Amino acid sequence: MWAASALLTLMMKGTALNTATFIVQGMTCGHCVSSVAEEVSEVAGVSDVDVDLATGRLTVTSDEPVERAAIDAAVSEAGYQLAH
Ligand SMILES: [Cu+2]
Repeated sequence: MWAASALLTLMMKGTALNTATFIVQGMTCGHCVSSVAEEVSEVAGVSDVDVDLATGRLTVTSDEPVERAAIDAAVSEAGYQLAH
């Protein structure tokens, strides 16, 4: 019983990472992927970024939940757009 509550406490302390996925439009090659990954990784709180060229899926891992607007701005900065 104590093990379960200890785990819950650990999770509630915020040590668990947040993951959010988005779809990026307009990427056509590895350079596009690098540009998006670089810009998004500079967003405050983001600890890991994964971009899949084939599907356009952008997976963002962060310590704190990150605003969609911040990701949107970073993707735009790279020259692409988030799908709605
Ligand atoms: Cu490209």
